[in-house]
Amino acid sequence: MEVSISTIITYMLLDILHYPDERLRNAAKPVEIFDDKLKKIVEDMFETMYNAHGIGLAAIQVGISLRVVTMDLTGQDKQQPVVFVNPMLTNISSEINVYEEGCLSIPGVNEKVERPKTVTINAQDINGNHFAIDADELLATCIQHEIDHLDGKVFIDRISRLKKSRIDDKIRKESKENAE
Ligand code: GNR
Ligand code: NI
Repeated sequence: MEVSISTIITYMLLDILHYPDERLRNAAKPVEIFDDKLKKIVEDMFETMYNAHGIGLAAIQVGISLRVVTMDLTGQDKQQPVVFVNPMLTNISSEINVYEEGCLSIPGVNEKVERPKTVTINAQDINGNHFAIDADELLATCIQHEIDHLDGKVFIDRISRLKKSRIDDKIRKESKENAE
């Protein structure tokens, strides 16, 4: 097998922060400079996202306070990587959809979340060019989940207080057990 040097150099997995890490509560800063440093961050985020079998990743989840989201809704086979820089939602539908969500920052937790069914995403690509796309189904859910991260929110903030407090109790108990 041939392995090129560039493959070795660019391969870099980042650590994913886990809830209730306070760094997940910070709002991320808009990207203003579209340079090689940003491209490297995006590459490392894709490596990290694919490695963790996630369909989306917000930079804040790897401790980088920038409004950058990587996404690939296809699964692992034929990759379709998409980057959203400084994503914003317009045309948010009043119709609601329910999807069972999970999060790489809250492993082992899956809960149904209600969100607007369709949204228009306004964002920039890796070079800073603006684009807009209409989203429904999993794309609409996933981009809302990721923009929440950029605003310091996680999906269990959007479920009932009772369910959330049960999850908080479970996570507290597990981290206590792991510390022993
Ligand atoms: O991998 C992920 N799957 C997922 C499933 C349903 C709704 C949202 C998501 S995003 C999640 C990866 C993640 O934590 N992104 O922030
Ligand atoms: Ni998440």
